[in-house]
Amino acid sequence: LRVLLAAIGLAFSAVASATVPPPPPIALVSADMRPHQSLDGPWHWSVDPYRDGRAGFHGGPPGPSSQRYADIIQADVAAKDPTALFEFDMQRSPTVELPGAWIGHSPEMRYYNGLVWYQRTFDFTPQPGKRTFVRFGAVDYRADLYLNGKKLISHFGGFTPFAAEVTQFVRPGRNQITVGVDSERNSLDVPPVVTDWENYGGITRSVSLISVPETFIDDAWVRLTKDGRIAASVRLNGSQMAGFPVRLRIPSLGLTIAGTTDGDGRWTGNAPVTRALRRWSPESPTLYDVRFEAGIDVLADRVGFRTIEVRGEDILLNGKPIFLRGISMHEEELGENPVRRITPEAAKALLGTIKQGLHGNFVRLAHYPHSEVMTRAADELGLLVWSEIPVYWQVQWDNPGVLSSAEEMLRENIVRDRNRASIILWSVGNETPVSDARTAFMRALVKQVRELDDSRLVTAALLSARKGNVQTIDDPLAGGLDVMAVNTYNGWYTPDPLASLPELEWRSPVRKPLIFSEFGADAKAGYHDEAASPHKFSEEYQAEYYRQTLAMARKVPFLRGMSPWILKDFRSPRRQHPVFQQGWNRKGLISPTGQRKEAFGVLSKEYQALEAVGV
Ligand code: GCB
Repeated sequence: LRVLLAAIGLAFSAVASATVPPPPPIALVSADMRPHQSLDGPWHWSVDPYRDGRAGFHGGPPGPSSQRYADIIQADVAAKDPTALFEFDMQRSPTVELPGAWIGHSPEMRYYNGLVWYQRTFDFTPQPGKRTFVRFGAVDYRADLYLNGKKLISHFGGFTPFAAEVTQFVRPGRNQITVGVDSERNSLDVPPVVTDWENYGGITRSVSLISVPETFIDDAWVRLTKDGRIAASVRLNGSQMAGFPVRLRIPSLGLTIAGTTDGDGRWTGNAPVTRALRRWSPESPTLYDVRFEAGIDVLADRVGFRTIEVRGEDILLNGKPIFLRGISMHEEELGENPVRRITPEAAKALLGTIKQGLHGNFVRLAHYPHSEVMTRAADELGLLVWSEIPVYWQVQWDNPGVLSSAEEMLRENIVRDRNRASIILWSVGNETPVSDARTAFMRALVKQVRELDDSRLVTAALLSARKGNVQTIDDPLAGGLDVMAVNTYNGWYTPDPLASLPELEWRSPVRKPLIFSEFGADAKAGYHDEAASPHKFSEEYQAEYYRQTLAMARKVPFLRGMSPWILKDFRSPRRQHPVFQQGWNRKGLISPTGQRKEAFGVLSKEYQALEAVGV
């Protein structure tokens, strides 16, 4: 049905675009920096495995005899109709602290996949002349949002923000907000149903109410261009779009770029870089306070300035060749029972381990856009970032509705994070087996990245083909990327003796920089095997796997970085070996609680040596 609707939508927008293009969805860029009323904290929750609250309990149209969870305020209904029957009662359901996935709500929720209702009240004081939005950092996977019984929007996709205007529906005093969160995905969704990570259904990122002037800055972007200018762009939302004065100010650089908007509320401007500008880099992650101003709306942000380019087989950061000393990471905090609650402290604990512990300068945020808390922490700590959308393994490549979903996520991700200097690579997918339909799909995503952001590089984690000892990157997508990346697991998923790995020779018909975006082996922290040929799952096997794979990597002439799999053991329902896995993928260099395995030291030593020679 969704695909049909998407197709109708596409047909309609094609007709509409001949006249007036539809307005872009609300972006509320850098919303986390705007003054807001937090709706984090206790929310009531109630499971709804048969989805009665959406469809109605007893059939028929909505009304006292067929209650939906969300479209009523029970007290109002009961006051009017004392005989009203409720088969649920949100206001008397238990509460949990949000954000956080429902896996942590109660032991029964461990394997729950389906619909859960959330509800809370809040007090609101309207400010004259202001518009108000409710914004969710992320809801996994589908969210149906209601305010005071009024359905506002549905959003699909578990990893990007969305907002809805509530100006007309929010009341002075007490309000009730309800969200139906459905974690079940089907074959038309992105990511597909089967992945190798925990689903973490629920409201996993912050919820806030944001009030802005009638005409406000919805999207704003500032960056350093390759020809050494500061370029800014702004898009307004409001009734007065044309001829609106806007400006960007960076007070500590004494820089102001000003102009007026066009008929669509858009403005772009640029100015040469002043000598005082200190460029952002992992060694010196300088951030500037910037202010976008449009009438009475002021949007503050903290932004770093750097350039990233490819020249031949080199990646240049601020004009200088760089080697990416990285590691991959899921969005999962340390601890035995993570609930995907990424606080600034949780983000800094993980990223700090990469920076200080591993001597890294790079993190691959796999396999979906991570919390904005994470990308802000990367900006502050000085870690280069690979950001990715969950086009993972197999999606329905020939379905235009699926492509639209992927494009929507990519747009939401790029618009949210375009001001983060740390992000240098947008990845359009992971391990997608080659076919004509898949390559056309992926090329459409690459094209979209280039339209939205000309200040970063495009990549994708590819597969390679092996013949004897020669491993070739023979993917037709490679030519359209800036940086090639491959995942390789010889010696773990193949029977190759570890000592033979350095004999593998890597070749590419395309002359571009290469990143090993994954390699790895499982080890249960604390399981040791001192035998001359240690067994898989031991710390010794994993450490030796790293030594030999690093020896292989050193011999690849066009390798410019790596992000082995993975920093921390992560929950994965498909990993059920009773002795070694217990529901966790154990390829982490640290255990769920942060205990370092032997291989951590092997990679750290390698990166320390690279750091010492200045790459
Ligand atoms: C991969 C996938 C990653 C898995 C990993 C593994 O190639 O990209 O999501 O978790 O292998 O452990 O098998």
